[in-house]
Amino acid sequence: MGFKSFLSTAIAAINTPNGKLRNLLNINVPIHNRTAAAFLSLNDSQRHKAMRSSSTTSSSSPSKLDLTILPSLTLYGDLNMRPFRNAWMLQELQLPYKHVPCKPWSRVAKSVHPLGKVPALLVEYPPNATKNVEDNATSNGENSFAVMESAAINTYLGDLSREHANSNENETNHRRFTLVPPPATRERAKYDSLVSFIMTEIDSQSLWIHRKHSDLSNVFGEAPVAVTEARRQFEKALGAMEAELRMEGESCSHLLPDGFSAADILFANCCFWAQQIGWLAKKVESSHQSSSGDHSNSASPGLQDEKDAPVAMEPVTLSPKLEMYLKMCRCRPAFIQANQQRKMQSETSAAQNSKL
Ligand SMILES: N[C@@H](CCC(=O)N[C@@H](CS)C(=O)NCC(=O)O)C(=O)O
Repeated sequence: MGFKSFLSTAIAAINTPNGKLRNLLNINVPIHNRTAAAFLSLNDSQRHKAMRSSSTTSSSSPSKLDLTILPSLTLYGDLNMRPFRNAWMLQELQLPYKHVPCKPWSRVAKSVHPLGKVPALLVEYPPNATKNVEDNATSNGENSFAVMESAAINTYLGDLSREHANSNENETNHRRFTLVPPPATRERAKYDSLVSFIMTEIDSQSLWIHRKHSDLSNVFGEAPVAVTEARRQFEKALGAMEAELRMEGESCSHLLPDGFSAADILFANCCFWAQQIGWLAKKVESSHQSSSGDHSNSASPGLQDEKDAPVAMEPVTLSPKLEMYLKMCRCRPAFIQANQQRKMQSETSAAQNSKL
């Protein structure tokens, strides 16, 4: 098949009204100006109809949002899983948000994510807050949209916070450092490199492979060879990330030169996940041992039941530098707040389950 004919076949697939591909590529969840609750009240067939009609009617021209307004933000997903990263970021930026706890593949998760995964972030602007750039007309159809992928959500939140502060004169000192460097800068290139590396080399290729083929093997099947390889991959990628940690004085380190960033949230969260599955040691094995680190936190993707899971290999040794870094992350007020929220969510769901 020639390139031109491949391209037209691909475009035809995307344009198919019922095409799954279109739904996957289109991150604008078709809720328009409905509230999330109203959207959830639709039955499956009504929701799919709405998704299709949104796909066919949404404008292809770019839209410009009124950045002086902060949209209403709703974070979907269980905070024992990847959504914790986003709750932590929201707390760091002091952005008001609603939280809808839900499990992957639940009806609620499927209403905001095409695969029913978590997290997803629903962003809702009031009517008339979106301008169509081409004709400068108000475009009400684009006032609500969903963002998926934990890393993309945090980058969006950092950008949103910066742009909002920049468009509000009286907020100049507030949220100036938004944990995500501005686009088209050397720092942003570094940030994007690190975030992609963490997501692909650590999250997807190592930790997630372990989770899929061990704890969730009843769904995804057993694959011991893949898990062993994933563990090796983790060790290599962790070494590369540790080399990126910059010391600031004796007690502080970050991934970016300007200080703590959303890349640290992602990396630290992956390290906590690795500690829970026994891939990364929880303490330094020497006289360097820290007595104050809180190792009881289980703020990582759905792993609170795996603390005692058998491990095939010895955990990777924790270096004093990495131990200090993780302790610094756990001591951040925003981490503590998000962790409290996670614990409250677990207590609430335990209480609800005990009533059933
Ligand atoms: N790359 C995605 C991964 C999302 C993901 O896989 N989340 C898990 C829970 S932490 C999930 O929903 N799993 C269900 C599935 O894989 O279908 C992200 O970072 O947001």
